[in-house]
Amino acid sequence: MSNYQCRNQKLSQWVQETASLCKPESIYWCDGSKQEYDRLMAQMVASGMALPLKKRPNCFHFRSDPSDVARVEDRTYISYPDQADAGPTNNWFAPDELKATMAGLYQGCMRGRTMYVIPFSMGPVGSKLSKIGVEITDSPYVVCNMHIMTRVGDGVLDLLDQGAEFIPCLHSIGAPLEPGQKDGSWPCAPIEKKYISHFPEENLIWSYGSGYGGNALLGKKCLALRIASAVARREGWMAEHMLILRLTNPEGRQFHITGAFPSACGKTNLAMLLPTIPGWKCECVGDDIAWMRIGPDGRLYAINPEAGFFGVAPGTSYASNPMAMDSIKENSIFTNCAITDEGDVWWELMDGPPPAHAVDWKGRDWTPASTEVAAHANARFTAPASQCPIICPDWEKPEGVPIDIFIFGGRRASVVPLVTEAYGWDHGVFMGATAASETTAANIGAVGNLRRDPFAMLPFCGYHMGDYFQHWFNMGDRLGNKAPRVFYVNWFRKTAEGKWLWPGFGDNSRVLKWMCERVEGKVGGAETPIGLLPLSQDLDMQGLNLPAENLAELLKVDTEAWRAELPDIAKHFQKFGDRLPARLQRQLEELSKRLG
Ligand code: GTP
Ligand code: SPV
Ligand code: MN
Repeated sequence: MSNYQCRNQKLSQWVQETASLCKPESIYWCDGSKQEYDRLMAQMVASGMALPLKKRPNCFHFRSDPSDVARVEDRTYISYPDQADAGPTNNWFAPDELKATMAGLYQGCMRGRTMYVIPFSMGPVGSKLSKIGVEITDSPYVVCNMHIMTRVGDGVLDLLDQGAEFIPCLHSIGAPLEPGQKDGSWPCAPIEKKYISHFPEENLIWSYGSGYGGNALLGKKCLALRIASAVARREGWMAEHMLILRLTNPEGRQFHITGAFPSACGKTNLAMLLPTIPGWKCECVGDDIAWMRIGPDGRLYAINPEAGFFGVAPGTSYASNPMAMDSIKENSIFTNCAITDEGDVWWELMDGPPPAHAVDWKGRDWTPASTEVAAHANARFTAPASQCPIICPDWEKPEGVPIDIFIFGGRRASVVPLVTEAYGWDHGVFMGATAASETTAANIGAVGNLRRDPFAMLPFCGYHMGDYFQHWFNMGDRLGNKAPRVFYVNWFRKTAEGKWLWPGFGDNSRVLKWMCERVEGKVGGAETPIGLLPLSQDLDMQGLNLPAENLAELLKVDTEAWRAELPDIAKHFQKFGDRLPARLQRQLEELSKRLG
């Protein structure tokens, strides 16, 4: 019934227990090989779940159930025995209660299906900064995505056989097959039966009912952020929702930059940017998650725990993100895009005119006259990071890259300027803790509502957010004058007519250049109540025909509008009760004083 005899007793016992609970037809241990990937893909093509793309070698398209298109924050749980430890920003059930409910759902949930056991490493196999996970799933789509997003096989099983620790990640789509029942093209459970649960005290993940993205690819948000953030706090490191890039200036000096923006707010785009300013070079280390530790020299070093990109498709084009377009030419998986008559994927804002006819993400005929979008707003590509033409040669370096700059940001149509530098670490932590953004389609729910999303970690912090803020202060105290400099950006300012004020994408390099020159001490900054802003002559605007009034607007500090933010920040802080670090309260008082 099983193709592998595992010598790690804890693991083989967990697999057996799970099998007796979920009652799959068979058990299959994944080896991560290309043959395995090809075989599973061929099976999914035969069953009608996957569509091979004529125009892209070894690429496949999937259509999810319309109810299963994004993360489900409302159904995501952080389960500690004491609710206080999950904090005010996480959904909570007591572990016993949650496990009882979910065990009921897991009972027989894999009937008629294969149970796949996926041993994977987050981070280069064997690196001291890496962690091993084992995902059990009944979805072959999840297996193929995990092949791309993590390091499957590659000696992970050997490490496990030698007794390595692992994080158990149990996943089921929650759709057992009765004898003779025909399978759907995207089986999953209804929303009220979906649970994305984390038990940080046991390093355990239980996910039920969804096959999509972060709900199902458990190495990503569940392990590498929610569980890892809790581990990182205990062990004195950081697990953050951050891109990592290397920027090299014309003199050859390297800067390593991480950026925390909420979901669908520009991490993948910034991570792969092609600078529009001459002589500057960008290389991508990671586009979504950073694990960071203090190195022997006292600086902070970051690794990308992932091996692939699970990127937002709509908006991706040769005009906006050519390096992403080149990364997805082959060996990629696409989900919820439109399909053209030539057999390629298409989505809104791809280069050139829209196709005259396509089949939309729900499988219906679509033309430019259609009133609905062709691709779902959270349609995604899954692509190997190694296929990015500007992947950093050091992206898999076990010790990581030394970080010079932290960027926070979000989507704000108004108020927040293009870029602001923090006055110091505490002010930087305040910027991260008060970050706000308009909500996006990456989560099921309303889009465009302003919400505070501290450090872009609101949906991903595996413990009390007040303690998380304190952890940031603790890390800063340990880093001292070797701490990265902190900046806040907003690429998403709009005019009264709703047009972007800033071109964004490659032109964001102009803002990064200013940051690097600040680090080098080459340029000054204008002191304002909210932080340091560029003096207009210091922002490199060469070759960009940006109207002067746009720039003025982008760099304006609207004191009135900022004063109006204060009560909302105070209310936001109140949520954390006595776990709010006093240093944050002090920052709020100082900001308030500076605003007069
Ligand atoms: P997750 O994978 O959900 O964590 O998202 P992300 O933070 O990686 O966001 P991504 O880079 O995929 O961008 C999401 C959307 O924002 C896309 O539609 C982009 O085209 C758009 N976007 C990214 N950068 C910019 C920018 O500089 N300006 C503007 N106007 N839009 C941008
Ligand atoms: C995000 O929502 O921040 C993502 C996509 O990166 S998912 O993997 O679905 O979480
Ligand atoms: Mn993300």
